[in-house]
Amino acid sequence: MDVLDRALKDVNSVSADELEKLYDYDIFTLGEAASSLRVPKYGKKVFFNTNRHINPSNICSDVCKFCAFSASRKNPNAYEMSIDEIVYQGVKSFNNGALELHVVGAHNPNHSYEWYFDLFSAIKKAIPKVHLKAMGGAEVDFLHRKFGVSYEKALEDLAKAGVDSMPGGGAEIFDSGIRKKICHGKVSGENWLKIHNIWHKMGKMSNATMLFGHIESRNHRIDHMLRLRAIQQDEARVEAKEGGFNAFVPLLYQTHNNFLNIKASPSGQEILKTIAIARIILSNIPHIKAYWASLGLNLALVAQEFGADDMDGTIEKESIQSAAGAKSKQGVDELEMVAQIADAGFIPVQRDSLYNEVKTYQTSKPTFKAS
Ligand code: V47
Repeated sequence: MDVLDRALKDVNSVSADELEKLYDYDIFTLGEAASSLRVPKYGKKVFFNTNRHINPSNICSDVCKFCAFSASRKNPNAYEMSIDEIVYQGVKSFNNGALELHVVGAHNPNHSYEWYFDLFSAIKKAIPKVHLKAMGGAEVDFLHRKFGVSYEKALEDLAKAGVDSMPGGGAEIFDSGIRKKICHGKVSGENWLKIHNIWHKMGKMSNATMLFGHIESRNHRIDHMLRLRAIQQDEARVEAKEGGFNAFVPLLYQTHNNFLNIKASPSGQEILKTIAIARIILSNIPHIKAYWASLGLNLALVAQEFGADDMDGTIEKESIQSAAGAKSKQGVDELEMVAQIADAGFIPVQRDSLYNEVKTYQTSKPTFKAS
């Protein structure tokens, strides 16, 4: 049996070196293989949510070389939003249909420990029904380093303040050699995994990202995926939303305004292969998100033929990818998202943050019209 067949049958029986050889297949073969896992679960459905990203501050005590959002070096426009302002923006978006607030900020040394919990409690008090997806593993590690609280205590406090799930940011590439070069001083790969694992054991869901297309090699990506696979909770818990990773989010590195000084992005083929391979290796993570803000809407839609089943959401105001050159600054309108998904031949399904279906759009014909 060849590597692809063996990986499809039982990923655990294939070594990391052999899994890297999946890249040697042509994209059509990989796309077909990834679809053989995607289609039985979701058919032609493509998921998206109505959400709002809020980044409370860009003042950061860490110095990740890939980051153009942080005001610590290249970006001269430092800002800090007040709790009132964040709640105001959240309520406005909720009233306009956002079901989720994705709240992720820089590691701002000016905030107290209590500030975070005051913020999340205030959001939940104002809009109890909103799903609060906030504070990735790197931010929890920052709280631990700055205030000396254990991961367990910080996570319990976050849950008490109303955080429903954790986003997948800060994972970057787990390999310590690569981390040293791109985000020295930030959470280690091992501790990122530990934090998410504790959260999962508390019965909570999170996502996991992978920043790719910079100085890492294919084998670092495979290693990253295998480490996620290894800590995923058992299927029954994940299916019941009682702890585990909901979605894997491969983030394409954006090249502008940062200190990595990498000019070239990976080819479309390399990106699609990475997504298809993720679908195969991470067969125990239910969703693969082709994050349109990082891939662009067009490639994110093509990725749906290569194992992805989700686009992320309407976002409203994107600040991290766009600071580094992506065209996603203003989010995307819900109707345009629906039209684009339908035009690509898929069934648009609005989901909530835990992937419960909210609304299925029955559009039998393409609705997109070029003007
Ligand atoms: O961790 C920073 C990345 C992430 C760049 O969980 C960059 O559903 C590309 O985590 N090029 C934050 N990426 C965003 C994030 C996220 C986004 C959408 C959905 C979810 C989810 C999570 O942004 C950081 C970092 O890896 N990032 N700089 C850059 N130049």
